Amino acid sequence: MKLDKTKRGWWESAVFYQIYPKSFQDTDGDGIGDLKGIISRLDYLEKLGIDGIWLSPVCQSPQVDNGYDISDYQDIYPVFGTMADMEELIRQAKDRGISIIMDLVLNHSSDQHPWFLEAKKGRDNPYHDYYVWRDGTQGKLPNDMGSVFGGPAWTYVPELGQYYFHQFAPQQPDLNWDNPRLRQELYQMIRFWVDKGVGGFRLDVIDQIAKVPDAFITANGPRLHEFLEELSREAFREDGLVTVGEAWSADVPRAQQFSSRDGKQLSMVFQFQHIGLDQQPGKPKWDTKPLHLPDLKTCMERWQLGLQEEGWNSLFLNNHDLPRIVSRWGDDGVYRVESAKMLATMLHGMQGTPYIYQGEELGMTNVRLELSQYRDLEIHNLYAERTAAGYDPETVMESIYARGRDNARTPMQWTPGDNAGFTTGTPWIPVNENHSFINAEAALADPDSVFHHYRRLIELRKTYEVFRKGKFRLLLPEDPNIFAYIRKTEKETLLVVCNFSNKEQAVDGISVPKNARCLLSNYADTAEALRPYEAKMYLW
Ligand code: TEU
Repeated sequence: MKLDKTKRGWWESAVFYQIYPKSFQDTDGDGIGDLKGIISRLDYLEKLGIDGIWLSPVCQSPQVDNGYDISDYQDIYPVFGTMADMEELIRQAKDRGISIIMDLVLNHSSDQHPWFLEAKKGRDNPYHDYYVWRDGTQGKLPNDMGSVFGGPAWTYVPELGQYYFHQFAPQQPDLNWDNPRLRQELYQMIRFWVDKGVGGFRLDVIDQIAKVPDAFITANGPRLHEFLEELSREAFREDGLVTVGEAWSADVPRAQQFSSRDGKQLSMVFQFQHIGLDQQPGKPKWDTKPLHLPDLKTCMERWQLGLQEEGWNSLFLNNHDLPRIVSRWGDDGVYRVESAKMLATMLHGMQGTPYIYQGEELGMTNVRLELSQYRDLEIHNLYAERTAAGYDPETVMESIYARGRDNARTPMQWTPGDNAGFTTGTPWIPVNENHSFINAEAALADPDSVFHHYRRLIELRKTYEVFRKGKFRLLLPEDPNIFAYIRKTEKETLLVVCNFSNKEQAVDGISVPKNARCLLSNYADTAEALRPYEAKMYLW
C-alpha cells in the first residue's frame, strides 16, 4: 500500500528500514557497500513492505567514524558512488513507494571540512566561530570533559593557542550553533537535499547541538528548543518531510516536546531508555548487568502511555551502534528464529513508527572477532584505555563482544556463498560465519522465516487501524517471563502475548475471547502454555 507522503503524519502508518551503506551491498568488488548496491536490492526491500529507508551518512567523509565525520555535506563519498547514483537511488526508491531519509550530522563536521580548515587559520577568520574554541595553553585543558569515544573533549591547536571542543573523536569538531551564520548555512544545505527529493531526515545526536561546555552541558542545552524550532521553520518547510532526531537524553516530557503534533520541532525522536536496561547505573555501556524483563515492560509502557496523546514514538531495538537484538533479549542459538520473531512481534504491536535495522529481518546475530579484525575506533580506544588501566584483556573482549558497535556492522548476509554475496572482493570487515545458514536467499525461500514474519507484521500494521490508534494497556506487569499487552480502539482489540524465556510458561490471568482471531504466531499451532519464545497476536 502506497502512502500519501505529502501530508503530515503519514509516517504514523509507515515502517522504515535503516541501511548502513558500507555493509549493505558492494557492486564493484572493493569490499565496501555502495549506492548501486542499494539500488540493486530495492526489490528485496519492496517485498518486505517498507515505506522508507534511513540511509546512514553517504556524504564526502574521511571515514574516521564511518561517515559521521562529514567533510562535504553536498557531495557523495566516492567509494559509495556519485551524485548521479544518489539521484537514481532516490528516483528508483520513489517508484517503489519508498522514501529516502538522509542522515544529517549537524552537531559536528569532519576536521577536514573546509570550514574547519579555514577556522584553524586564525582567530579572525570568518569560519573560526563556526566551531567552539577556548583559549588555553598546551597541557592545561579548559576543563576535564571527556569525549564519547574516550580521551578529552578538547584538542589543542598550537598555531592558535586554542582548544576546540569535540563531543566525539578529535576528527569530529563540534559546530557552534550559537553562530547564526553557521545555522543558515546548514539550512541551505538541507534545502539542497530536499530539492533532490529526499523524504526526510534522521538527525544525529540532535539533543547535543546546543552544548555549553563551560557549564559541562552536552545534551539539552538552554537554546535547544529554540534551535529546533528555527531549524524546522527554515529547513523542514514541507508538511510531508519526516524528521527523526537521535536523542540519548530524551525522557517522556522532553520527547513530547520534540515530537509535539503541531510539527514545531520534529516528527519523532529515537529515545534510548529501553536500550540502557542492561547497563550498570552511572557506568559506561561496557559495564553490563543482567536483563530483567519487568524493567523492559515498565519502560515500554511509560513511552507508550506518555506519547499516546502528545507526540509520537519511534519503535526500534537495533541500529548501527547497538548489538544485535536477538543476541541480547533473545537466544541466538537454538531458539534464534523463534526469539527473533517474538521480539519483532512485541515491538511491532506497539504504537509508533517501527525502524528495522538491516539484517534484523533475517535474525542476524552478534559476532566474535579478533581484536585486529574490528574496525570501530570506539572498540580500539576502549581496548587501549582499559588494558592500560589494568583490566584483564579477556574481560575487555567480553565487553566488546557484548556491546561493540561492529556487531551491527558486519556485512549484510545475502547468500550462503562467498562473503555472503556482499562482495566479490575482500570485505572491509569480516562477514559473520553464520551466513551459511542465516541469509536472505534462504529466508526468502522459507515461508516460516524471520523475514516473512516481519513482512506479515508490516502488512498487519497497514491493515488494522488498531496498530496506529489503539490505546495501550500492559498486562501482567510483574511477570518475569511474559510480556503481554492490549491495544484497543472502539472497534478493535489487539492482544500481544510474548514469552521471553527459553522454557514453557503457563499464562495465568489472560483470557482470549472465543471470537478472537490469531493474526500471527511463531509456532504452527496453539498449546496450553506458551512454548520457548512463543509469541501470539490476537484480534477481536
Ligand atoms: O551516535 C551517538 C552516540 O553517542 C552513540 O550512539 C554512540 O555511538 C555510542 O553510544 C558510543 O558508545 C551517533 C551515531 O549514531 C554514531 O554512529 C556516531 O558515531 C556518533 O553519533 C557521532 O556522530
